[in-house]
Amino acid sequence: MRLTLISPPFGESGQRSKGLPIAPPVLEYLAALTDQVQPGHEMTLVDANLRTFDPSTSEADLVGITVLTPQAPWAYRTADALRARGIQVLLGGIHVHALPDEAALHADAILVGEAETVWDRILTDARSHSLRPRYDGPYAPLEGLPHPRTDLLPDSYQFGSFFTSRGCPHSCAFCSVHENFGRVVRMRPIDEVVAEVASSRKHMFWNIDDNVWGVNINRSIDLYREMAKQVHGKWWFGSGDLVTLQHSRSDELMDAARCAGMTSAMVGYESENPLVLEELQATRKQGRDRQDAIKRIRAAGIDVMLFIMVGSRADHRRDFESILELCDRLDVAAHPVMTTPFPGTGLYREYEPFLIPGLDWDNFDGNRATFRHADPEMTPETREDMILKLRADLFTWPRMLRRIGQISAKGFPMAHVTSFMVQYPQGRAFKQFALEHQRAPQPAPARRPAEEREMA
Ligand code: B12
Repeated sequence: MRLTLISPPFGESGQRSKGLPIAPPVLEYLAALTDQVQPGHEMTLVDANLRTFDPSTSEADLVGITVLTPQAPWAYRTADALRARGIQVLLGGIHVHALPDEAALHADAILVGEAETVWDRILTDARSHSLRPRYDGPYAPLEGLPHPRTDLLPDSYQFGSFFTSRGCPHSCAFCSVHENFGRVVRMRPIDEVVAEVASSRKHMFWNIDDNVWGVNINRSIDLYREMAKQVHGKWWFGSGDLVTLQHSRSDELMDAARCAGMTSAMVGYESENPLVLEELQATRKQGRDRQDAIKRIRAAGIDVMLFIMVGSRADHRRDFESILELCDRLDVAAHPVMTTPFPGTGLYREYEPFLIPGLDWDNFDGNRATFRHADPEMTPETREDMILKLRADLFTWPRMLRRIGQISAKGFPMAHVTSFMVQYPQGRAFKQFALEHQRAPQPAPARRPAEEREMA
């Protein structure tokens, strides 16, 4: 069977993310899973950020599309066009899990949940053109997973990816992970992770776990020590919480992580404002002294990037401004995103009454204001302008270089190199988005008429 697996572009045009340095992990993983459960299919992987996918020329028997919320409009349009030509379409991924009935309108079949336990069945049904409308994939055991196929997409991505676990013990209101994968975190066997990273032809990786060290610190130390023994000349970055850095074994953890090749930690700092942290239910993962935790990561020779949410209904102008001051004080970079209520999350349920009517899902991309604010001064335009300004101020050359200079020599040179490799494309992508945003017709057509109707 001819199988095409697609990751849609981010943003309707897809141009914006052309420079993404990482292949969509799910494509390489699903290709490997296909080989594992039913070898012999002819596979094509499409990262639609990288190349245009034209549904009118596809010759696939089955097209599988993975869908994050901002990708849904493109995915649905493409699925409709493929189905009009008689090509079977399967939709899967987080957005499908959150809104299965919506996705089902555009697919021959949807997969709600994980692929591992139902992929064999789906492929068999697709081969005989007898797909069921819906497949439910329960949480899969994580033993014996295949290694991603890195030979099917172009070789232009700087980073490979690997995961060692699924799920997250925290339950932040804005996050889809605990809703989608559960709060009981499943772990892959250490020897399997180590073998995968060691045998990969990639040298730099994103560890895409939701919490690389905060689930079980003892297991993380064991994993890192094993990696340090068996994996050489490979480096990686990943997300971790700050509360774990306040554990009695945290210095051991940091040293083990660095020796295992960790160069940079993305930490969910979320906000300087305690009220916002509370609203987002992100207080517990911070611990008592999170700024000290950040300094200790840096002192261990691992760079830090703060993940920040701005523009929630509890946020004010000051909360945007305080982020730049914080980053200058600590000499760390930050990745600010607009607080976005993704369907299926607690935040969505809370913010639903305030959503701006008429917005399609591509607006839910972490750049745009998608709901009305309690403070009339915090209009959607004001919030969008403020995030653009914050991002521009954060990624100036002097600031990027100063941050790199502040990483402890223990991490030299790879923590310094990775810091540049993460900061530079991020600053460039933000700049490019700001340019497009300025060029876009103002006011955005989808929002204003609806707002005006509302206010009338
Ligand atoms: C890697 C990653 C990225 C990468 C690559 C994503 C990609 N598809 O190319 C990048 C950096 C590009 C990215 C970007 C964003 N991401 Co992201 N990302 C992740 C991360 C960390 C891992 C996803 C992953 O690859 N997992 C590994 C693969 C193997 O697993 P999987 O995708 O879950 O797939 C499994 C099943 O879901 C299923 N499946 C999924 N799709 C399909 C399709 C088919 C056909 C089949 C059969 C099965 C199937 O099978 C797989 C095996 O079981 C997740 C966190 C997470 N834990 O999921 C967030 C996550 C997916 N991202 C998220 C978000 C919000 C974003 C952004 C919007 C960030 C933002 N600014 O706010 C942007 C989008 C940018 C934009 N401009 O629009 C949210 C999704 C929320 C939502 N409702 O869509 C997540 C869940 C994070 C979170 N904490 O909530 N992201």
